[in-house]
Amino acid sequence: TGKEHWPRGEEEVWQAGLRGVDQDVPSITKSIVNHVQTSLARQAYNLDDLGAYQAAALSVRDNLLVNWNETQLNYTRKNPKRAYYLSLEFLMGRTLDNALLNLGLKEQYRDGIKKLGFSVEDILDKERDAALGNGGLGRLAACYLDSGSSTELPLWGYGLRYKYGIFQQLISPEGNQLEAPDPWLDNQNPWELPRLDVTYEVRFYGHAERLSDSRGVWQGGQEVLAVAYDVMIPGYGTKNTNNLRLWESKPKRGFDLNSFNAGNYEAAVASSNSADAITSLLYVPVLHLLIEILIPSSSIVGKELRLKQQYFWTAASLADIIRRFKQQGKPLKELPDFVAIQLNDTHPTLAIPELMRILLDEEDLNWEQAWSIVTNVFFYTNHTVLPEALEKWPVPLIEHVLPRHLQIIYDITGINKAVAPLGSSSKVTVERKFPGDRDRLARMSLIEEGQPKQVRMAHLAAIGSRKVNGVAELHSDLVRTTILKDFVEFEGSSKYSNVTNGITPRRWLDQCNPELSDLITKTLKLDKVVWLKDLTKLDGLLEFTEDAAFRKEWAAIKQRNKERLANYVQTTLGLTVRTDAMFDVQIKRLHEYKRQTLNILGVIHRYLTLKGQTPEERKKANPRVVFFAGKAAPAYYIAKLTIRLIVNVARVINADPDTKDYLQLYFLPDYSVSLAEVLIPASDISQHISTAGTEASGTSNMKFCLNGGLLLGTVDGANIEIAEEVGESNVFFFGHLTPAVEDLRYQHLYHPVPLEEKCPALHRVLEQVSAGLFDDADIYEPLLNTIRQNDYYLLTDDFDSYIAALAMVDEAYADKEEWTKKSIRTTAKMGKFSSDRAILDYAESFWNIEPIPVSTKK
Ligand code: NBG
Repeated sequence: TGKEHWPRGEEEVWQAGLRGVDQDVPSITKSIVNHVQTSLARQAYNLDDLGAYQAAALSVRDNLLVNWNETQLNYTRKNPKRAYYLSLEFLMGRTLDNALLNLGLKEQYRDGIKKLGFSVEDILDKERDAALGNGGLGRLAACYLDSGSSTELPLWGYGLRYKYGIFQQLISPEGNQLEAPDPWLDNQNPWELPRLDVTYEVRFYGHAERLSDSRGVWQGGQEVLAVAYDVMIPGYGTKNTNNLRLWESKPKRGFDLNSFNAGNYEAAVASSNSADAITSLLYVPVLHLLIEILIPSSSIVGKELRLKQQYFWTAASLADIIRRFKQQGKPLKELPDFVAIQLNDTHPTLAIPELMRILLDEEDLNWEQAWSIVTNVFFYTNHTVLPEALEKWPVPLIEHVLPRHLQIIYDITGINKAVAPLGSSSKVTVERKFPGDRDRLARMSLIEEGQPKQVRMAHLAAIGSRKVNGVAELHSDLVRTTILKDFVEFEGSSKYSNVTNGITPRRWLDQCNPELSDLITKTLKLDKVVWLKDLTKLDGLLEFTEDAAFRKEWAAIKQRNKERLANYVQTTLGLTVRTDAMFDVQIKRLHEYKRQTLNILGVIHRYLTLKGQTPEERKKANPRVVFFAGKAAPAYYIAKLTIRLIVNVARVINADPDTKDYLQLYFLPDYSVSLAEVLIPASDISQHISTAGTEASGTSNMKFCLNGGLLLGTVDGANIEIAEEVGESNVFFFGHLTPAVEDLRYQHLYHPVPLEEKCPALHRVLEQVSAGLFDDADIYEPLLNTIRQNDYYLLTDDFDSYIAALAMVDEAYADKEEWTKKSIRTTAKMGKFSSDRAILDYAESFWNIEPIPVSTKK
């Protein structure tokens, strides 16, 4: 009956006071006006777009909260097993439009907002992105939350509430990237709910003592408070609204009364400063090597703060999860029956020793009991095999910040040699399985020898988890055969599996490309909710590829999306983009392995070719507009130099009367989720051209294809699976394959061939850059030398086939009807890449959780 949830007062009185979800325009406008009057304390006559956005957002929030409350109450009543997604990054982007679409209230709000004298488009534009992430990993977490709610799974996210998101990127007149802070909370954030009553104390430093073989005690040091902020995650076509809980750090005491009384004001506020710092900013991953070389000493402070961030977040999240579990009154050994925790990369790996600490030191379990619980609760997703990106923490640093955890980490590594890591029944150990194989023991140890010793977080995550997965077939194979090979040989391959990434079709089609979404709905003759929740239904578009009228509509929508992008560039940058050309897009973090350099050198090659032609010859060229966007880590010198090269090549090319009708180039600053929503629907072709074996999956490749853009790429990551779905004739592949990479690198080192012999076309391009065709002569030498010298990312090996692939794209684009058919076929075969499929795979094969519907809407 739910009676037990009405502990006080008269239930009828409570019920009468509850609001439902607004459905009609009058109740929506009433709620907006109400927020203008009370929450904002403003008047109709002085309300601007920002105020209207805030009032509308607060009214939508009220509606979300109705569903959110009902969902949480339903979970509490039914008590199902729940899953928790621990991620240091959630790249949410904007919320209002998504919330309106998921609630199914977009049209009602559009009408209501219009009646109040505003336009929904204008006010949607007032929202700042929540950019609490760097790139694909953070955006994946956001897509998974959307899918978790939409598939009605009891799935919560846990992260940090950074005061500043990813830096804002500015481009100086010389073409240099400048970084400015992103104070995204300055205008208040209507999408979060401070939970000042949900707090935990998190300890740092102090000292640890051993009380027995496995138990210990950790005392002293500094305690910091974690305060919860909740963000509602609405499902699509369902009432289910899950929670994303973000932690903010606060000083445990506002000030220290003792030092305050002694007149030492500065010491009294000092502790509060360092506590606040923990969640003040999002870290930008930098190549480990690079940071060590460039800022050897200053990096120590940054490193410590980052470690504190990771522990603060995992400790608060675990405390919250265990408190919720304990409310059921069940013994801790049943934790794995009620809780699954997904570790998004190694960032939350400290949760493993932290749960051990709780179970051993606070709950008095023995080692076998504790380890068996831990290894049945955690699941670990790896997101990269690039060696420099694998996390390692110096032993002295962990010892200083988390002394008890270091003891536990040593115990795990030691005991794994002697006792079973595979759950308590098996007694297999590395030593027994591979007697005398000391190299193997050293390779597999959690501790890497060296000065200083370091803790290998990927090994800890792997050994402490029930399942380990990569994010695309090829990547998962590489995880099994390279970085975790020894663990697969030891534990068996069934623990090491694959879940190919996915994207939410709500944001990445329905929201960002409403016209295409409507055309699909009309053509499939299905309710929009049906195909957006079962994306394989897109298959039904295939039979329309031969329908000329349908193709015309399809192509016209692409054209209007290109105009929308051109319009954006005009209003934000004041530049005029021609829309009768092919739009060629590469948008992602700047990184050598992603090879933006290959792309820009290809653009220069095209430019030089055009320059060498007569005006008559040029007329045969396929006009192309090339777009780049993406941020470089502030300390990543080579990546920043690539941005500068793009900007300066653009300056020269766009001003050249000989070529500007055939080739335009733009670097759009400050790439974000919202900018991606404009760029992706406008693209004819997008580039995903990483050196084979380096891009774990990629997810924007899926977004472009879902919107009918074709793919130019290497045989890498999820490109491979996209080609399997859409057919190789609909993608443009080039470049060497993964198995060749190692050998080619060896050749570069030991049998180098001069560039002018190996790749004359590329040689010519580099010569022109060196000579100062685009900028001061020597500026780009460090970048060009990475190619001339050891060329780790194989540009010299792949350049010719890249240029050939670009020519094939031109040739294919010349036949517009055939191109549109390819575009339709591509969208039609993207069903597999819905993040609903991915999240259900995690739910079924890893977490063992089931949908808990609140009851379907309408
Ligand atoms: C990134 C990979 C991408 C992948 C995303 C999401 C990290 C460490 N990895 O290829 O580079 O698509 O993760 O899985 O950010």
